[in-house]
Amino acid sequence: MDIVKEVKDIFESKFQTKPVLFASPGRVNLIGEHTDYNEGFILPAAIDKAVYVAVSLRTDDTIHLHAVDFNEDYIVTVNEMAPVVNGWSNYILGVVDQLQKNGYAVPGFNMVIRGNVPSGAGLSSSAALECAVIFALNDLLGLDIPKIDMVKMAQLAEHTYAGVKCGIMDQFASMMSIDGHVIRLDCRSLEYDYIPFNFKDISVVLFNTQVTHNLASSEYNTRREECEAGVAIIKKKHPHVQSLRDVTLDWVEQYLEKDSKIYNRCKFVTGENQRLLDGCDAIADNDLESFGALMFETHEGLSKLYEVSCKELDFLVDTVKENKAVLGSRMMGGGFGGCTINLVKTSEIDEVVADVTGKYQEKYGIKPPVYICTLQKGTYKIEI
Ligand code: GAF
Repeated sequence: MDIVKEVKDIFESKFQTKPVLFASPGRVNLIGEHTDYNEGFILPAAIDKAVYVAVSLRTDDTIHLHAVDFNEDYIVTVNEMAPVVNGWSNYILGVVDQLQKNGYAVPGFNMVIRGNVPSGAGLSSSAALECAVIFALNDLLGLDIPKIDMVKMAQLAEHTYAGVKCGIMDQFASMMSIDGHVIRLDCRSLEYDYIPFNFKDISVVLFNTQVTHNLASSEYNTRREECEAGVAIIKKKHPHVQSLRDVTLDWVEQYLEKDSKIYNRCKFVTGENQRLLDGCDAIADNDLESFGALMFETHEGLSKLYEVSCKELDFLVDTVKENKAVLGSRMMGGGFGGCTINLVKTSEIDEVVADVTGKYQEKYGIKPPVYICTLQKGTYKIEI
């Protein structure tokens, strides 16, 4: 059944009233990983997989949530909300909490949630849900919050309720994307350009390791601290330095202890920012071969220097390395599992998919799900 109709039908039979519907997509990121919280550049885009929410306001202060994918309800009042360890409700209540902290009175509401962004796959299903919720409440309450402020509140919801000190990438991509483009975002100034990425002969293909590590959030926060520790050391010599964005590779070599964790992390991030800038030049020249080579370099750095890969991700990247139909491949997102992103010659997708899934199954005993993505617009209201 059509997912929108399904969400609407479930809502109506549960709450006996008509909902308003919203969708917010998951994302890919072509290059620029772990650069957002270092005030660097990123190159993400929303994809054709989304979280759908059906919502109606209530006259009391009860929030009644129903997650179709888990067949679970969560009921709380607006004044008694609190984070729940590993709870899906965090992504909704965290947003309500942000609205309250910004002075907006939020009444009770009913919400049904259903998504087809695979969770734990590094495609930002949680950011998609946060963006759907803030967009929906902004609309239903007539708050008129600028989109960029909604993005920032959704990001903070993740910090406070989910405990992950994420950068701005996932929420920005989910909310701000447009069809057929990637966004080149400067995470310091928040200035951005839309870059067309719509090549007939090249497709964006994801292979899902189906591995999720529960260490991911704590390791993510540790990486952030390690980058900040590097900045603090370099700042002693160059007081104007605010983040790794201001740091050159020479300074990393000069001031940080070679081969220490902090050195490795900072070396990766400074290199990654440069790769992104080079990658944008390559796209402008329609040179996806060069772009793909940069993606392989990024993976190498994420695996060896930043240490956020895992053996399954490395295997997927190694498997396509010598395949002429694959221009570039790397792990994507926070890491420790999830998907690889690959640029594949469209005419040879079937052969590549058969080869990769066959080899992965032989090695790990499971067939990795494959997603061929189109780049789509960000969060929107569904007119029905
Ligand atoms: C996760 C985070 F949520 C993003 O902010 C970003 O840091 C990414 O990991 C790594 O690039 O998706």
